[in-house]
Formats: sequence, structure tokens, C-alpha cells
Amino acid sequence: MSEEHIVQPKKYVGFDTITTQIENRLLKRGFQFNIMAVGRSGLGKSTLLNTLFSSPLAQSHGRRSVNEPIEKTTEVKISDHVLVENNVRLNINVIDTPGFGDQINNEKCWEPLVKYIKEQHSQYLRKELTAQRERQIQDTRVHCILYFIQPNGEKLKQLDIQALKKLSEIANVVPIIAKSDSLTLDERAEFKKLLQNEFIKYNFNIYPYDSEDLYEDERQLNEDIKSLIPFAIVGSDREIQVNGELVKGRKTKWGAINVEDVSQCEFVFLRDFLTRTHLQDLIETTSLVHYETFRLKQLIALKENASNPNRQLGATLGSSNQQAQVPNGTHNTAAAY
Ligand SMILES: Nc1nc2c(ncn2[C@@H]2O[C@H](COP(=O)(O)OP(=O)(O)OP(=O)(O)O)[C@@H](O)[C@H]2O)c(=O)[nH]1
Ligand SMILES: [Mg+2]
Repeated sequence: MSEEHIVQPKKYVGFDTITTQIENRLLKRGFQFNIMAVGRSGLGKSTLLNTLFSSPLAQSHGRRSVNEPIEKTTEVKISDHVLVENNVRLNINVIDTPGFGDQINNEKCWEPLVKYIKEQHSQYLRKELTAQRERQIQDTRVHCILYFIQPNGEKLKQLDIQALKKLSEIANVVPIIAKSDSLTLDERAEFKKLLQNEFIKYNFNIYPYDSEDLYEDERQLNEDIKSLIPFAIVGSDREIQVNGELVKGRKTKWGAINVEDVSQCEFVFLRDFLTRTHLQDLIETTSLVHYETFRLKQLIALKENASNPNRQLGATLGSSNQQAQVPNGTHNTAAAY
């Protein structure tokens, strides 16, 4: 092994500007963040997405009355937005999922969501594998799933257990207690504890994950965040007067709630976590953990398949409806995780 010599140049050379050069290039390119909101109808998914980014991002809604027909499956509604803050361009893809848990039989209502997430991984892999691949592959992979739990103080329902299990295996899932203004602070703390125990009991892979390469302060931050999850939030895209000031809030029978007041709800903690401390990590973890797992399994399956032409990819992956092809769509990816 060669010895490392640390040399201080005799005069200023200028390579310390590399960080600015990288920054300039990144600023020009902009950033892509894809966020999905999942939870039963009416839990405030669209409202929270709008509150989070202080912009009207999601309008989609499920059924407004009992007379409206029930959709046959969970819908996946995608809307694209560009937010600009101090020269930084953030392309946000908001994936709203009206209809989740709305059916008479909600068994497997998470399947369209799992299919959508895998499809994005599959598309990315196909683009990566083409001989003349794009320099900058458009990233549609889901970086974060906000999972809305109803504020009923009860243990998780079968639907939530199944959905949380499936989704947290393939994406960064952040559970939240929806509409927490319907709970007192004591009820909220008790419910949070109960849900944290449920997450441990069912062994969900909740984001953020432990990693070897974290510094001590990052590890501590993650521990603090883990103790807050599921965040008890209140959402509102309307402004109300509180102490003579116009703030995003809700009027309840107990008084006015300012969603940004940390003594009333944990919205600010969630927003700081998603935008100020973990935005880059959510994007990176999607690529380095979730996509990588998908990619590895796909490529191993393809290799095995190529070396044994009589064998179907489906057989390789232990599923009957798989096809032996270069990844294309979801058909041959369903068993990839
Ligand atoms: N009390 C309370 N009401 C809320 C909160 N967030 C949203 N709401 C209200 O709940 C209703 C439904 O909110 P949406 O944001 O449309 O809910 P959704 O989950 O997107 O509903 P679907 O799209 O129909 O599945 C609206 O009247 C909102 O104003 C909250 O934190 N607390
Ligand atoms: Mg909605």
C-alpha cells in the first residue's frame, strides 16, 4: 500500500472550488423528489401534501358522498410540479392514491401501489441497461411514502398491517397519525406508543434505517426522529387568524390550531425531517437500498436464465406467471423482491 502524504500547496491553486462547481451543476440540473401519500379515504392526504410544500399540489379526492360509485381499485394519481426556492429547482412528483381502503373488500388494495413502485424501478433498470443510455435518466422512483393511520387509538387493522409490510419492503415508508387534532395530547402520546410497539411486533422496515456510515450526530438525529414516528400531524391548506396573525390552521371546537405550532402538533417536525434534514437521504436510500435490491435480483435472475435457456425466469424466481425477458413492465418483476 502506498503511503499518503498530505501536502499543502505553496500558493492557492483553486481546487477547493470543486464544491461550488458541483453545486452549480446540480443547481442547473435541479432535483427530483417523488412522494406518495397512502391511507384511507378522507384522512387528509391531499391536504397534507399541500400543507407540506405550501403549494396547491394535490386536488384529487376519493368519494365525496355515499352516492358516488366506488372505484374498482386504488387509483394512482400523479401530478408534476416545479418549486423554486433561492435558485434551487425542486421537481416534485406527487402521487396521490384516492380509493385506498374504499372497497367493500379491501384485501390487496395496496397491490396497485406496489405495482406502480416496482414499475418505476423496472423502467429505470431498462433505461440503465440500454446500450446508449441517457446521461441523466429521469427518476420516477418513489422516494417517500407517507402512510396515514386513522386517529382511533386502536391497534393496527389488518389492512394497515398488510400494506405497511408490503410497502416498507420496497420503499421508504414514514407513518403518520392523521388528523391528530381529534386526540388530546395524552391520547396522542399513548396512541403513538401503541403504534410504535405494533411496528416492532410486525417487524416493519420503517425509514430512517440504521447504517454503519452515519456520524454520531446523524445517528442521534435518527434516534430522535424514530422516537417521534409516527408523527402526529394536523394539515390545513386554509389560513386562519391566531393572535392577530394569519397562519395555516384549523378551527376546532376547542379553539384554533396553528399547524406550525409544535406544542399543538408535529407537522413542523415532519416537514423539517422530509425537507430540511432527510430529503437527500430519502432520494439516495431509494437508489442505494431499494432500487439496488430490485436491480440485483433482476440481474441474477436474468443471468441464471441466460445460462439455462430451458428454464423460465418465473421458475427461477419461484413464481408461475413470470416471463424470461429483459425487464419490461411489471410482469417479470412481481416476484423480484
Ligand atoms: N380535523 C382535521 N381535518 C382535516 C385534516 N386534514 C384534512 N382535513 C379535512 O378532512 C377532509 C378530507 O381531506 P382530504 O385532504 O381531501 O383527504 P384525502 O385523504 O385526500 O381524501 P380522499 O382523497 O378522498 O381519499 C377535508 O374536509 C379536510 O379539510 C386534519 O388534520 N384535521
Ligand atoms: Mg385526496
